[in-house]
Amino acid sequence: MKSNNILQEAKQAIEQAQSQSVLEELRVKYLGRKGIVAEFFAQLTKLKGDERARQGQELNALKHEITRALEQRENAMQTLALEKLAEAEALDVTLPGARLPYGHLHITTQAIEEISRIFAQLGFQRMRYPEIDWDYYAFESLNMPKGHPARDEWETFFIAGSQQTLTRPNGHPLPEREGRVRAAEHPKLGRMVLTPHTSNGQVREMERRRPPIRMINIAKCYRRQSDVTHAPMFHQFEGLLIDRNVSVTHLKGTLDYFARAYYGKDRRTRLRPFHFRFTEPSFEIDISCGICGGTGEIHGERCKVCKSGWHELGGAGMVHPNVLKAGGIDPKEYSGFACGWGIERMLMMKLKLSDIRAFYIADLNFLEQF
Ligand code: FA5
Repeated sequence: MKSNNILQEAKQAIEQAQSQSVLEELRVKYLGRKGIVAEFFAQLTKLKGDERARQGQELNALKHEITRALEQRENAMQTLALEKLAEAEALDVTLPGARLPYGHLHITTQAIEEISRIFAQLGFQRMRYPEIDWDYYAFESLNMPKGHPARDEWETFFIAGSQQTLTRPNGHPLPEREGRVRAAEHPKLGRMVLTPHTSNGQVREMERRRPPIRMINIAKCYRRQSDVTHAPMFHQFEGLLIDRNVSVTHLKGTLDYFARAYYGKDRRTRLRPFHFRFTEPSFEIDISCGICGGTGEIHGERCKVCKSGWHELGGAGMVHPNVLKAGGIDPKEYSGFACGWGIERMLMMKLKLSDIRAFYIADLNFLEQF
């Protein structure tokens, strides 16, 4: 029968429909006002009596069947869409999480933390002193009076005069001792400088507390220098110990402890006579070469890395009596040692780097290696 064929054809098309819009097209095609079923109804008028009634019933059944098929398909499509959504949004708690990219501490910061940790084991407390400081703390209190030629070694940046009230970075005025002066030149403390070394912390620490003193000051330093081994901004480390009966032996023992902890257990240090105005006697500290073991030779040939068996690490000495006096400490009662070196240079030695500027040009290829 004709309506049977139509029903079969409609059901098949509806079953294969993949979207709401195709379903809607089919609904219009079969059940719309000008659709196939409507056309059949229109033809009923041509029939008479029983035949008309019978075909009328058949057409109603056809209409009902197609409507049902459309509804079923629509429901099935909605269920399928929901299932797909649930699948896409499913949370599998056993899967590893997405890793966020993360950075790490700069190589200099890592070294600072390690140095602080090693010295903390010996009871040295980490301190921080200003990186912009008065001439008095950077030079004068360290036995380098104004105009002394020894200052030239430090190739210092001076702060230009200003008419501003000097304040700390947090906006608080500087303490009474440093004066709320209206120029970068203080009547007693002199001009302000970008600290050329961490030794400015020596007298500041002595002013802060009485012996025994065991402190390390690690800070940025600035000098008018720039080449493969000199940076205009670099970091220094300063150790200071003041107590009764402190001798060079304590200095040597402390340096050896550090060398073994930081560079490796078979490393040693040696002290070479030198001259600093703020220590007496003064030394340069050398550390034994890690390649030739301090002999200067490998299989009868000169070590290419150190050429002598030793690398220069930094400066040291017994705190000069004048410096103790500047800090209000009686040199007859107390003595002490101070030592200091450059952190980037130390890293260059440890990692065999040839250009200090690599530290601060923000090259990730370099920085990510550490
Ligand atoms: C001093 O600065 C003394 N204050 C060290 C000291 C402390 C002596 C305590 C005695 C007692 P010197 O100018 O040699 O010394 O510098 C010490 C170290 O700082 C050098 O050995 C080097 O490692 C590092 N250094 C100096 N200038 C630079 C620079 N421009 N760039 C990188 N590192 C530097």
